[in-house]
Amino acid sequence: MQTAPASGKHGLAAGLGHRPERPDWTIDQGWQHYTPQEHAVWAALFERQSRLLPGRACDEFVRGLRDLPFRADRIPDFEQMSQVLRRKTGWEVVAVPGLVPDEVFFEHLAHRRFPAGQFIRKPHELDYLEEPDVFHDVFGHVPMLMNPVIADYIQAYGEGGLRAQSLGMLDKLARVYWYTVEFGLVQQPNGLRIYGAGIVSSYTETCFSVEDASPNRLRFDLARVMRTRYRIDDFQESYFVIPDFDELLGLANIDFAPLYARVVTEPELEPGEVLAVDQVLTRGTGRYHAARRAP
Ligand code: HBI
Ligand code: FE
Repeated sequence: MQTAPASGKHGLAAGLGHRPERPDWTIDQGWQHYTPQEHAVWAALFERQSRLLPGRACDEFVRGLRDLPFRADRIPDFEQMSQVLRRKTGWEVVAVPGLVPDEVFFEHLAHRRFPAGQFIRKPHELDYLEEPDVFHDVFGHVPMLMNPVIADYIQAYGEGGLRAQSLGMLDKLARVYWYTVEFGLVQQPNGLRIYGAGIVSSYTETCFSVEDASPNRLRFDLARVMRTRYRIDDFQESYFVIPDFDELLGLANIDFAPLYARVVTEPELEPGEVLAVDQVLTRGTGRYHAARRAP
């Protein structure tokens, strides 16, 4: 099984889609052009996740979702959504055709613009798709952008991405994003909860991440995560848990350069590895992935 190629976290060389005419790769959402079938895909995904998430998604996600003008049966209009988002945390959502080049992506995040896929997956892709579509980006990411701490963290990630690129450390920083913003878990007083957009927008991984015995669940550690490869083609083998969101914001104030310098001298880690120094919340059985590796 391959792990993430350097090209991009979804396994595609960013920008595989046609290059749009604008240098920042934004396009018009064209909300009026969505078909009833496309709205129906949103409705199916929205209904499934809304049923599944109470007790599994973190309080901040549930609160953000509640405060956004989402309808269960319609793909949201980005401009309407951005009016609410701007007032809350200064963020807005801009439409893009799919994955955009790293530097374009970071530039948007650094200016509190979240690039969201304009397209929605097909009915036969309900449970897995290669590129982030409007459900992954808007349902998965935007509710967390309503939280001031996460909003600040993701802007800092954008600024850090531009720096990491100049240091040639993009793949290390991408892992931090992957194991937090995409697949992060947070320890709430009433139990383990999801905040990662990649999980919260996935029907199957929602339960796997917090209930299945197979994955490891390890206390988040920045240098450790920078060394850890991730899966782009299946569930994660390990999830990293933060005690609260202030932990993420703390990362925004760290100078990553000396950390990069140290991490590059240490061996990279496979997604399912557990180190003696890890703070292990759950030692997974690894059964799910073992069954898929068996010839
Ligand atoms: N483009 N639209 C979009 N969405 C992403 O999540 C994204 C991207 N381009 C690059 C990228 N993510 C990652 O390679 C960076 O996080 C490293
Ligand atoms: Fe995402």
